[in-house]
Amino acid sequence: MSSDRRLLLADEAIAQGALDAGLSGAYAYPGTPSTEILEYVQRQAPAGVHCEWSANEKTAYEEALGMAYAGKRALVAMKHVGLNVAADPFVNSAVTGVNGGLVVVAADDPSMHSSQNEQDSRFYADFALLPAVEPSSQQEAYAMTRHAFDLSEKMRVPVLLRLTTRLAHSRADVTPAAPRAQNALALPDDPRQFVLLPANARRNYAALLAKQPALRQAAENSDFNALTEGPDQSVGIVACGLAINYVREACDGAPCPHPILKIGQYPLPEELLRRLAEKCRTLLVIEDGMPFVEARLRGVLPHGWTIRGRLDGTLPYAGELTPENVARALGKPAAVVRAASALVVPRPPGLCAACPHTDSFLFVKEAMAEHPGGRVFSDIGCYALGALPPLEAIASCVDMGASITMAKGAADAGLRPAVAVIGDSTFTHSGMTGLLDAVYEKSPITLLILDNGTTGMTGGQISLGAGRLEAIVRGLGVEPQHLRVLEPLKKNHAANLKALREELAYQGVSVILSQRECIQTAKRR
Ligand SMILES: Cc1ncc(C[n+]2csc(CCOP(=O)(O)OP(=O)(O)O)c2C)c(N)n1
Repeated sequence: MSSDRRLLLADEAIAQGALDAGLSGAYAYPGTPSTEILEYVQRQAPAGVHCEWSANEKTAYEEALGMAYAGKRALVAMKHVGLNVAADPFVNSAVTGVNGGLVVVAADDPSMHSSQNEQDSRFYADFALLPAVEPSSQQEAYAMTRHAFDLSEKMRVPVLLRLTTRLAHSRADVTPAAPRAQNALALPDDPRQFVLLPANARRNYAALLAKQPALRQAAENSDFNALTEGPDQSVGIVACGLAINYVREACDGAPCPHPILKIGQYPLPEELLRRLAEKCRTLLVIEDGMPFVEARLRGVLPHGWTIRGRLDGTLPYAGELTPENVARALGKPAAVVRAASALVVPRPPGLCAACPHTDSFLFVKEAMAEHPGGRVFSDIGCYALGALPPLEAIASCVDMGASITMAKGAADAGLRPAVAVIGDSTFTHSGMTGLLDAVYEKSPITLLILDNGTTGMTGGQISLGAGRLEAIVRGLGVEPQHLRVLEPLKKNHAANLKALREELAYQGVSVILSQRECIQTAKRR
């Protein structure tokens, strides 16, 4: 790519940075706020760069690890909770190390704009003893991605790139650098590197521990960690990732009067923190997400320093940083910003007009009204909006795949009828294994797969089971006479209700495939 400037989301800047770093494959499962990374690679990648969606974050991670095994550069992207799904290969890949560069993008969602929790992925990197980078701007997102690939290959470990919603989904100018060619195929020198039998794993783990001083030194020397002087030493500011922007905004264009340590690369640059603490007896830690640096700082500084942040209530523990709460933490007025945020009218989500899920829920609700002791366990997807009035049809929405397994557990406890509702993409993401548990134990559950042919919630990405769900369900061992395929349309309401009533009466596993195309993809088509 030429050195023209581009207006990019941070997600897109990461994708462009990866492409310019000689990417051979991007792997991902959609999830807000990370989805645009793979979508950009799909639009921009030259032929020969892998850029298809994976079934879930774990498969995506392992596919990327396989590419890194083969000596090439791979990117794997997911939302923060996706890293829970991929946690097994993530932590173990720290022990195998890599051959080609592997960059793992986790997009965190503080304030839970589109998520079930606001976990902070920096804890994962720390836990796995892996380095992490955290951009403060779109340009840095671009540069850090390239840097992360180099660091990964230099230190031979995966590198986590963590960002949060506001940066992922905002645009700014990015000036790309000269692209680099892809790596050639190159197998690992050591045939035992990826064989984590205990003897090898112990040896590799010792090697990972031995790399920690060099990783710490890399963070101390990183261009992404910078200590800036300031005349007012009453407080020193530690600003992680995008937090520096809120500090600048609170200063209203004037230079910040306080010394600032901007952190963009981890492990924690302890020396830089000590240098800031030499100047200031009070430190204010501003970080989007959880108090990751703030909690560790207590172990870095001797007694007698005051540390302010989310733990002492200077900033709220929960929720994302805002211009208001950062200004308040800095003792600045935030009136102008407050007026701006008052202009944005909240728009709560709801199912689209003519959504097939509504028609499915209407017969589910009617059938379940006859069973006040029964419950509908749901999953994550557009259909989770079935929790809201007027439908109020579901009792749970916890994590991807949990509808089937929670229904099974409740059935094990004696709850009848135990119904599970899951989308097609969520089913192939992590529902299939739970169904196998139920089939094996002949659990009395009724499963509705709401198959709209797409991954609707995240904008209509492909759904890997499309056209194959009947075969998959049959293959998992569901009895053919208890596998029904319906079309959720008003005109079929009575027939659909009758079918569901019959399956609710069956004391074994039944599956109802409720199939009608998503209204959004139908419109686009
Ligand atoms: C582990 C994890 N990965 C990704 C997501 C983001 N996400 C929420 S629902 C969903 C899939 C929805 O597709 P589908 O099950 O087909 O239901 P639809 O929205 O089309 O009704 C995704 C990708 C998530 N919440 N958790």
